[in-house]
Amino acid sequence: MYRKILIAARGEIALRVIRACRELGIRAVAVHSRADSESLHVKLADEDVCIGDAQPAESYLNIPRIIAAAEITGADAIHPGYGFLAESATFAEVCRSCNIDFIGPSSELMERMGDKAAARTLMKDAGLPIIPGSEGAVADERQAVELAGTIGYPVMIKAVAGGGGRGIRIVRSEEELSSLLHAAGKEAEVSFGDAGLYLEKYLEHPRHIEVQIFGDGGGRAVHLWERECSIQRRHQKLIEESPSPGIGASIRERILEYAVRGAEHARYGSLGTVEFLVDARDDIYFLEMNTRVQVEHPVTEMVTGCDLIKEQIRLASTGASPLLDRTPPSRGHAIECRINAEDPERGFKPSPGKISFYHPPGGPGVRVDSHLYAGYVVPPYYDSLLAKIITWGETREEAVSRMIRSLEECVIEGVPTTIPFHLWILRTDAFTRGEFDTSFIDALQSARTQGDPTA
Ligand code: MV4
Repeated sequence: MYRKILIAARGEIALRVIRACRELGIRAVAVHSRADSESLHVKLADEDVCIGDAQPAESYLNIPRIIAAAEITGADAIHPGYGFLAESATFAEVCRSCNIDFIGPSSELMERMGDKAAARTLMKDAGLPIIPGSEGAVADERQAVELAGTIGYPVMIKAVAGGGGRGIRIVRSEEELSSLLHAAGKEAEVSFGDAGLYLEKYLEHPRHIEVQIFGDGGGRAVHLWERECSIQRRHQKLIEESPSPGIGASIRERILEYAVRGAEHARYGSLGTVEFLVDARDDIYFLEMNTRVQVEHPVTEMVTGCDLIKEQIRLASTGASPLLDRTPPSRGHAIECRINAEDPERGFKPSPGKISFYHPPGGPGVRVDSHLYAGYVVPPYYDSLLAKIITWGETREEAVSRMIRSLEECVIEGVPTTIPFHLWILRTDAFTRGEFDTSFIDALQSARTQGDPTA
């Protein structure tokens, strides 16, 4: 087993990885920017190294400084958490060239899945249903016009190097196509350094369901059930749950089977996620594969009773994990709410500042993953996630009522948070019934601004 792991992350996920290291008897090294000296991940680690200024490019995205910190401290491996370098094939490759294990899949696989058009092709070859669209990137405008005509409008333009909804455009008619292609290409070039674009048929009101997978890198993989992730705002997930309330047993079985088939075909070797869209006719389509640990992984931990991060580290270190033998049963229902330092009354404006008082919820079936403490100052340079509250219940109803109880119990003073917004969502009829898709938040917000008392 590894003796020492460097954690190239901050915030709650850095704490999450430190906790796994502790239980495995592995020493944990924290890295931090000058803005994060007082952060909890620094206080809880066995060792810590300051790697630069607050701007991510100077610290958490700075590959030479992170490698230097690993070499100075003698770390065997680096865990990237999520965000920052977690999906950088370049970083994984640099780790390998420096004889440091990158805890995640191979850099080749990350590169393949980072090209969203190549991932579509690979999953199509594995036999997964993909959304009708381009094979690879579109070559030029003429080809895009022809292809969009064949697919039928509306179509969606996506960046080959994108993912997670960044830089996407909906095109409703041929007249709009040219200008939207140019805008999307420019945006992709600026954001990702790659102007490559691909096209897909636009699905109007899909549900977003993802499957947690775990593979040995040799062509064997297991699923760890699905997560329903349709409750999003501007492509930021707000609430995730498992099992998905929107699908029956036969659709669930098919999604899970597709995910395993895709992971096995790709010879996936770590924890990962296969994302799907499910349309109103219950047709299933592969969307993308994520090669990192996801923010919402605790939902899966709550229904399976597994420690996914420990098993991910065990697999990377020893080449084996008991979790690969068979899928553990899923029991009960789990829900996660992401609490952000954002002001729902001011368009979700990020609201960093000093936490003057903090009282997390507790009691049966409640888990809180958070790096907060009273007196902590939330810096303005990074994402605004403050805490994840995850509740478990024997039934969805019990998990939801525990979540409402937990959100009411939670006190975070000093900065505005998204807690009131979560309570509002959880009390809607549609959420209670489990009848919602990816349009839910937009529809709810426009209903509220129009004064619909039932919204
Ligand atoms: C789509 C789509 C409809 N049709 N692709 C946005 C996030 C990114 N992962 C993919 N996204 C979408 N891709 C096709 N062909 C609708 C979305 C989408 C969405 C997806 C998941 C969750 C919320 C969403 C909100 C708006 C649009």
